[in-house]
Amino acid sequence: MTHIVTRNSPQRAVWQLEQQGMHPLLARLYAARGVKDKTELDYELKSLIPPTALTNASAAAQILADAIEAEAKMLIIGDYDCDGATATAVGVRALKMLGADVDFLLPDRFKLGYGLSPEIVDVAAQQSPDLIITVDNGIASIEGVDRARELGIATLITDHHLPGETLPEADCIVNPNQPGCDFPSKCIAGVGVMFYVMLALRAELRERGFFAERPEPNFASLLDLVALGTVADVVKLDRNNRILVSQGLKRMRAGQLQPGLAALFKAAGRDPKKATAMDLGFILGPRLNAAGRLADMRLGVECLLTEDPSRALSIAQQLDALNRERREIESGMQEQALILLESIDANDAAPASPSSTPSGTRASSAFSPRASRTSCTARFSPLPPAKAASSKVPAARFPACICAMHSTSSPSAAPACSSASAATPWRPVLRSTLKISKNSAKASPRSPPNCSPRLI
Ligand SMILES: [Mn+2]
Repeated sequence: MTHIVTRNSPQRAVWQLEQQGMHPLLARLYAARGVKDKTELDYELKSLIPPTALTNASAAAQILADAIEAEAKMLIIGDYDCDGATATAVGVRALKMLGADVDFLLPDRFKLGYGLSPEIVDVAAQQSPDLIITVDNGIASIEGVDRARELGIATLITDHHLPGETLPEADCIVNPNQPGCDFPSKCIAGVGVMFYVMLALRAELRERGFFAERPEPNFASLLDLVALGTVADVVKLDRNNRILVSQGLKRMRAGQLQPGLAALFKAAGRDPKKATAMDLGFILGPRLNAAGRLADMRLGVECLLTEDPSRALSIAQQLDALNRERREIESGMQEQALILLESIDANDAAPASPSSTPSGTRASSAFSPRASRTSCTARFSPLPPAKAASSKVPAARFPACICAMHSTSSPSAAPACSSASAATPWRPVLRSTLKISKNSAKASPRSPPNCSPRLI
């Protein structure tokens, strides 16, 4: 049965919007959606919250700029959903545009689970990276970050999920939801966080004169990916997110989109010239997510990274087929669940008095909070306790001087650029910018997993 809910339109906001020349009906519609001022409807890029407002974005930019200048090897570790895949693609594309040595790795959800686990760090270590960058994950990866440190690999965490009581001891953490970060858009997606870090990096490189001899890349070309990840992650579309999505859609409609996205539109029989948020949420998003759920998200990321339209189309067609398979599995599961509900009803109905049972009781008994907690914990399955950080930290693989030059705490104490002193500069320099719980290494009970912002 259709249930119509009347939204409340705050009179003051309606009046304000009308005073600014808006049609009364539009004023009511916008006011009911929290818009208080006409300027909030300006979706120009210049209205974005600046990257400087995001805590540690500039510290991350310094690490990345140092790494690019030192020709260090970077490895992005993403997530296997659409937000994680687009964030990976944004990172790889942006860093490559800046001449970085970068690759990516995605955990196989069936073998390695979610996040920067010690197991995926061990897999990553086979590629000998100097710096691991997480996108859309990592804020809860205490053991994984410890493992990376044991192996002498620096870590930059970019994430948007809620942190637990203890943060990982990474070299840098960028997350609008970490304590002390005043970034106003708390609901920015993982891809948005990575996009912001890339904007901060470009600004840092600009300041260093990096673009004196090479063209400055236009990161607006990444906005189609940012828009897709933002909508597909079902984060709240606040003003900042609306700007990102609106700009991405504008570019898609103008035919400015990655070959992979163009191929996904084509495989689904849709026209990017008429792209809407519905296409991102219900056409492109599910096709990419199907790869992460049924196969391997590497296929999805490859689709987003390839410059070859025919390869993109071939992958998009595979993703389309996977999505059909996913839909069939889901409808089968739904049927099974309904049958199960019927049987639960038959068993449970006898003792309960039908007249005293509210209509929602059956569903809530089948999907009890206990059941959902279990699935939540399974996703963040307990990992083995962290080993005490080795006092003998292996040397970072790229020169010590690249971070020391940016020390804000004690520049005079920065070690000389030599292999003997190469073990220290990454952390002491960078940790000065972080807010890490003092007893984080000793905190044994894991904080409860935060599942709220993670809408799958
Ligand atoms: Mn996400």
